[in-house]
Amino acid sequence: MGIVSRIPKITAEEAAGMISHQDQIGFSGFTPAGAAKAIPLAIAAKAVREHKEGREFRIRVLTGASTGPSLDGALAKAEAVSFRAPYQSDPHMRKSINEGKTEFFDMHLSLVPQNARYGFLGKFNWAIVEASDVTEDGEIVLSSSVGASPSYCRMADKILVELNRFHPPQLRGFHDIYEPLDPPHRREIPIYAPSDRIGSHVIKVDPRKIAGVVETHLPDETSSFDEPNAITAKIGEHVANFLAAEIKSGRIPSGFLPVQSGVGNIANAVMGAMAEIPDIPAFQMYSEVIQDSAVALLQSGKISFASGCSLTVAPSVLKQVYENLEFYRTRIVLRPQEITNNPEVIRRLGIISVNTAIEVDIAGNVNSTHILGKSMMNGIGGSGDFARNSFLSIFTCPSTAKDNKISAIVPMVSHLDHSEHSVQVIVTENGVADLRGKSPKEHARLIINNCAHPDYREALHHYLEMSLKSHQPQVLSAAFLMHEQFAKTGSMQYVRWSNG
Ligand code: 0RQ
Repeated sequence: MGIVSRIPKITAEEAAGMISHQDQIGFSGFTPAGAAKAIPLAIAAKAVREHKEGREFRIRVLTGASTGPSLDGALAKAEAVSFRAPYQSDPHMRKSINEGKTEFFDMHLSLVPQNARYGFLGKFNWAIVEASDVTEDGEIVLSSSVGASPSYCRMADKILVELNRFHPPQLRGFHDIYEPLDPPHRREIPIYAPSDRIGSHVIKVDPRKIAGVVETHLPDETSSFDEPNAITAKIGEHVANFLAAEIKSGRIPSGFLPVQSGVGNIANAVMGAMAEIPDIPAFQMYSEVIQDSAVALLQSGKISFASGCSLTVAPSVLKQVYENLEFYRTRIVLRPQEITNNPEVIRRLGIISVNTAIEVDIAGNVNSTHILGKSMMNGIGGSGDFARNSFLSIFTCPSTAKDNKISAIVPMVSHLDHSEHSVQVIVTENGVADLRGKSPKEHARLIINNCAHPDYREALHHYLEMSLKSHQPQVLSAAFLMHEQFAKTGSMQYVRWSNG
């Protein structure tokens, strides 16, 4: 560690004191892993004070992806965020967005760093990044995620560093920091295997840009996962069996292909099921988020290497990684989101992607972001980066939500994130719909028969019958009847189409 007087050591309150109303800040954090914590908390406290004194104080917040309660939660509670991008999952931030208090721009995560560099996101006054080390000549060693921090540090007028002693400085070497040149000078990204390293261990900045370093000792604010329940376990089992059958058929090479898996309980259950099945050999991950399940599988040898953008694990698991750094150093690499989620690399490596849907329609279109077409859940995240470019694009979801009152399989999605052209396989607890090489009507039959909940199959078949005369089986006047009925009665069950 080498802070010298050239880079001032300051308190979080002093750092917050430098932030002005309407500043745009690029924060570190891709999930709560590696998110700045002490400075955003202090900014939130400053916002509360400013508001009490009748002054306006709201900032524009960009991050890698979601963050934790000290960033999104505290700032949203303090009504301190006028604009948010590109992804969030905090209940207070979600509420602020859905109540119209915060403008939210939902983005493919791979695009965030380059759009920042292209100037599409406006001027960055500040980058506020968590680090495990920082040197007097401006080398910043990041902590448990990379996110968009390299480009935020490049673009921001000034940088504030949270030097978090929870993360050991020996993390130097875990990160592979690489920013592609921008067009017209861009060349290929030379990653040919998940373990390839192409960049630097550190973000290198002009030390004069660092306005201060705030020392902290704070664990990541990650939440733990639920144990797989009957539904998530069944979904995991279906995905694992489907992939094993694909290997057997020869469509997936016998050595398997790198896997991307989304975040959350279903993703955790899918990874668990893939570990259990002997027909799937040890594999590599080329994903954005490395979750607890992946760390356990690295330990058991079922996963031989994991490339990701964040190590999103419980603090106890992170401690375990840090206590065995030399074991993990050769098995984990953390990269910027524009590289983990890069379409060129995803297509080249032949990634098998598994993401979660909120709702799926009978054509195979997927809504990953909006509840009943209107309320923002989290954002598209990296799901689009992977779904559109992967070797095999799988979407999973429980067939119903809210005690069976909502069918996740609907005639037409109430918001579109991934079109039928990017969706190849749908999996619910009821089964698998393999949509490859099939027509819209075949999609509809497979999705209704194999994936929809039995309580909704008859109604969905009825809808399909009304529309069989057209190439795309849709009846525009009835496409949202299930959603409308839910809004009126609180349940999609027993929907009756006009001729039924
Ligand atoms: O509501 O929170 O009130 O209980 O939506 O649903 O089943 O708990 O699923 O936590 O895995 O999240 C798609 C949101 C799934 C997530 C989504 C309700 C349901 C529950 C959450 P409650 P579950 P999960 C990698 C890739 C997009 C980004 C992405 C996501 C809540 O996976 O954000 O994939 N994906 N990124 O009850 C009404 C429906 C519903 C519904 C579910 N049809 N109608 N409510 N719910 N289906 C990560 C990154 O990019 C960083």
